[in-house]
Amino acid sequence: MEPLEAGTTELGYGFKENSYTVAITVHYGMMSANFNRFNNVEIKYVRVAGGDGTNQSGTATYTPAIAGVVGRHQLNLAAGTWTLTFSKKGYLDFVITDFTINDDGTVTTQVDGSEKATFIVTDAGSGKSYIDFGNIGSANDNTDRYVVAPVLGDADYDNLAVSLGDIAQVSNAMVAGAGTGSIAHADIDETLLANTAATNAGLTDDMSYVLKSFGKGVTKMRYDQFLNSASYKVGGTSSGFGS
Ligand SMILES: [Ca+2]
Ligand SMILES: [Ca+2]
Repeated sequence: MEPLEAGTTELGYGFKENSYTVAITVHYGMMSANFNRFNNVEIKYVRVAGGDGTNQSGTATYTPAIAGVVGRHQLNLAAGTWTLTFSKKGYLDFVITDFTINDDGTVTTQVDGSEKATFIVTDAGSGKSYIDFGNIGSANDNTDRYVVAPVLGDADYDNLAVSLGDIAQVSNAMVAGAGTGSIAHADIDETLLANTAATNAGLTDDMSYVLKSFGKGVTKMRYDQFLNSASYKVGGTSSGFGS
């Protein structure tokens, strides 16, 4: 029998952090419920602190499958502090920083950590629990709900500002002989059916959104500011959407 030789044995370890499902309500301005060719929305998520020290980031893409102009999107996020960026063609980016999920699934509602709250609700149908982002009421309804509401008017799709380039984008699509692609691009509220986009008759509304939002830039705020902004509150006594 051969003597045993010294060697090295590699042991594999896997650590997996708990993650929480976060349901987020996004309001898409004037997007019509009548047509079904909506551009995707992207939600970028970057963990800037907390957890096991592992950087986590990613992008979730959704096509709003909605009634009306509200989308409900879900992310799976581990404990930690996150920056979330909501992007959609035709809209300026909407950025929320300092969204902190604690190890116990509560979320921090004051940036200094002095206040935490349980926004966990259980879906009656599936029985699954999730964090209801922006719902500071106890009920799973639109009472005291804060919604992400990106500004509509970014016709050149830079996501950063509404400026002269956005006016030019729609203007060029409004002139006689404009191409189908140009017209569809300028239809930022997505009210033209794809097969009728060769007409520019429907672009007056889009120009009005550009002019209304002219001069605006990216919306960026901390999560605690978001939860205290009447502009983004629905239900209760307020119904503003910030744009
Ligand atoms: Ca722009
Ligand atoms: Ca339109």
